[in-house]
Amino acid sequence: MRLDVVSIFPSYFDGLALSLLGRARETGILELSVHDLRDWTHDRHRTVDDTPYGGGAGMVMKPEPWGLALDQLAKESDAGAASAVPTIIFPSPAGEVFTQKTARDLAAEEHLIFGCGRYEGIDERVFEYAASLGEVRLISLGDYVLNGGEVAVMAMVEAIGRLIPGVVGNPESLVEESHEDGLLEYPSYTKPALWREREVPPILLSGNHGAIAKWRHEQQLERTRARRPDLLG
Ligand code: 6GU
Repeated sequence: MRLDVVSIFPSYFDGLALSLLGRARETGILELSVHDLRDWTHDRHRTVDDTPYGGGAGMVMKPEPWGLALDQLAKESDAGAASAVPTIIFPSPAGEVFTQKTARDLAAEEHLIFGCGRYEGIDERVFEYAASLGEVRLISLGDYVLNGGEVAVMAMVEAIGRLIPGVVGNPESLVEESHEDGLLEYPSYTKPALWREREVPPILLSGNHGAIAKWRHEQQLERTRARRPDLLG
């Protein structure tokens, strides 16, 4: 899978060199490139924003650098990958909410392009133009406000990347997780069996795999009811 991230703060993404995603990049399972939007400016000050038409607070990202960035990255999709149409994702608090299903759908794509805007936003025409190059999705992390899309894209790339076959060493660990089956994860314990007067639930020491599976499922239901009743519908 190929991932391109465009940002005015590329060093936000240095953390993607670490851990499982870092290894996946080294082995070539993930082709992840981070680009500085300013590389597609042509003025002395490498300007990426300007004042909003109609007035108002803050600045708006200019369309020209975005147009050039998307042209180049979408064209590279055309040349290389099996699917010639990239999915172009703009993180936005005004977008659809990102869920595990979103991550699963996006993990099946050949080429994702992430365009990180600042909160005041990107000139609206960029989204229209992007739709002529690929499938455009505006995606939010949830109902709160961040200063820009970078942190949201970090979260999305990690959630998507770990679903690519070979990124997570033991694929079974992907199955028994919060949200994969619509429920929260069951509690986990390790040695010692007694710690600061607290015992591990005895059933986990019983060796009865059927009983353990049943107990874990009950724990999932109980936790989901208590913490996230909205997931039970
Ligand atoms: Cl994707 N962007 C920004 N700026 N704020 C957010 C968000 C995204 N998701 C939640 N809040």
